Amino acid sequence: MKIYIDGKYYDKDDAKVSVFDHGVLYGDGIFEGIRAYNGRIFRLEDHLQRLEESANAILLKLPIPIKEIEKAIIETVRLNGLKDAYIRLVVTRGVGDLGLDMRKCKAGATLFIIADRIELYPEEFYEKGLTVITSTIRQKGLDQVTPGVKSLNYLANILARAEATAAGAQEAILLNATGHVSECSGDNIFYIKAGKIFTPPTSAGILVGVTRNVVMELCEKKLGNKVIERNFPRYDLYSADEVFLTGTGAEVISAVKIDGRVIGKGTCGPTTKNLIKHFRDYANSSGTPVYEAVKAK
Ligand code: PXG
Repeated sequence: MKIYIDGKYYDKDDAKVSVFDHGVLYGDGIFEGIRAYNGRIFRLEDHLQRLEESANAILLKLPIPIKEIEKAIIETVRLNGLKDAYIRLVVTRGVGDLGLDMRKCKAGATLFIIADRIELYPEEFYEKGLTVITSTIRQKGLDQVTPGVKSLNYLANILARAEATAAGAQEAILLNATGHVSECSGDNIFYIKAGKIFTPPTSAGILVGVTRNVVMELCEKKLGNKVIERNFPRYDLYSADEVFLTGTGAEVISAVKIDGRVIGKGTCGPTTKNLIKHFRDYANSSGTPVYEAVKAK
């Protein structure tokens, strides 16, 4: 495996960052999780835009222009010979001293890119659906570092996921300060009731998922069913016909049990099934080419 760090490629065992990196010392940085399907990087522009927006929000100057980052991502996938991949891109504040002052990170931001094979939920989860719980951990408020920033501070999400695991579930829902549903530890959430599709708005405190946006487009274009963004309590999930989650890792996946309540018929519902198909068709037939780009040179 070849890993990109600041313009050079390293073997896995040699790919290291400093213990003085503020990403390590303080979680001071941002990341993106990106997928490649069939030799093409899915929605790369969307991920790069979110990266730029996250960088801007935390006053982080990206070490190289976004076009160069795009090239580095493509090259990392290519060097590793991957067609289907999970790409993790991380930008840290870089090496500083032991204080909080970001001005001490004089060398500037560090960028690294890992392209690996993907680990997915087994196919049976897509047919049977996931078990989900509500976490005791609350979503960060909008007056804190907004959940819209994909920052390296993922402890709340990690602990929420641990609660799910301890309860024999696969995912955890985070409620926000007003008790409304925001999102899951690594996925956005939707529900369907009486033919209408709902998802929390950005003001509920969510990461605006790339997959969420794609699914909203597919709902409108392929199902003729525009998703309604509204705040809702957990109760609306319990009484929904179908609930599904979206994320780069999970794609589109049904949630069939929430806090012990069976949702709808307790199996992946027809609309979710349809969306999974549309999503997979689209993911496998779009994206930035990794290999043709090289041939064209
Ligand atoms: N909400 C949160 C909190 C996330 O971390 C999503 C929603 C979905 O966003 P995208 O853009 O992926 O549709 C995420 C992203 C993993 C993993 O290994 C997944 C995410 C983050 C980190 C790791 O499954 N999901």
